[in-house]
Amino acid sequence: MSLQPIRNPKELGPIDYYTSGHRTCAGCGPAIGYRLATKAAGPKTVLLGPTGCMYVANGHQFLTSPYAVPWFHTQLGGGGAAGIGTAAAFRALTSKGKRKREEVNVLVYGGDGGFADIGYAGLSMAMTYDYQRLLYILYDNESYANTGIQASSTTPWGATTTFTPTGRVRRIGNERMKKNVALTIAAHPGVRYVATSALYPPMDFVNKVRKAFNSGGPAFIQVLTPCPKGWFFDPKHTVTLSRLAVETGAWALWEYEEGAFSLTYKPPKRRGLAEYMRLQGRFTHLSDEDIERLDRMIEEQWGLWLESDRQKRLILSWTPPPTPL
Ligand SMILES: Cc1ncc(C[n+]2csc(CCOP(=O)(O)OP(=O)(O)O)c2C)c(N)n1
Ligand code: SF4
Repeated sequence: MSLQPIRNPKELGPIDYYTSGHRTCAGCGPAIGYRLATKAAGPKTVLLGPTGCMYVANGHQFLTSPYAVPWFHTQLGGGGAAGIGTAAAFRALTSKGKRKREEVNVLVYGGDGGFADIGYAGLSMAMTYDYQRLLYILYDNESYANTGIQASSTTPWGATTTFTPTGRVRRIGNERMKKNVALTIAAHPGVRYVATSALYPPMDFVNKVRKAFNSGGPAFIQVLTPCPKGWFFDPKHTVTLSRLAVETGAWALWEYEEGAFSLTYKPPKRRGLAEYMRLQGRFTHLSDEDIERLDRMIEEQWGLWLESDRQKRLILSWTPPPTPL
């Protein structure tokens, strides 16, 4: 049964499949993302989770669990293989007649540590198989939050983390540019559906999850999910920050369907990056000039995003990291 697009949130119904019983921080972006993704996927879903906040804060306490559908934990680097194994098991049991023929969604929800770094090889391998209704979602909180906010390869330039502290020797904090994992996954020939998303607008994420399951092949979504603990902001701003990431152009929303690229949101007038960055404590050491230079880089990148959207194919650029002033 295909998952129909949702136009009105009420169509999703009142039931949550990721619900109370977890211990994530107030305002946790990845937890809000989990709730949306599982609501979009519906009851015929099996969840898998590599180690990270979405395992530790959700899964191991006695007699409580937020999962209202089957869920199991995988080792931090094992999400890719575990997803394939689960989809393979459903296929084998069905073809042997041991399970009735019905569509079951396999949703692997892993962090950037789990999918951008240590588990990337397994994720990449999964994109070369033809299992259907298998979706990998990278919840990108731009750090290894669970073990104390270390830098990952998706941590943005300039952010303070415990591995990239700002100080007299290194004024900037993280000096690497953020890796665009979704773009690299789009380079896999067999992939049917790749998208980026955010917690705002929520229906964009919900419908991309449904589209991904319908796509008939391996699928991947990278969703930006602010983390109040690691980004240092008041928990009430989680959705505001998701919105600002999108409206400042810092985070582009796009999808890649069987080779065709399109933006799913174009800011009518891009907001200044300072609005997004000044709400977060991890960037307080950056000067106005640092932020203005990043803003100019985003402006240039947007030229390419818009051209890619116009031509329906990806046009890539190489962006050198800004040298600290
Ligand atoms: C092989 C291995 N190395 C290190 C760890 C310790 N560890 C557990 S969770 C975690 C952080 C995972 O980060 P991410 O995937 O970004 O998820 P988040 O914590 O941000 O939710 C680390 C390093 C581990 N479990 N296994
Ligand atoms: S540290 Fe961040 S990702 Fe982890 S539970 Fe708290 S808010 Fe969520």
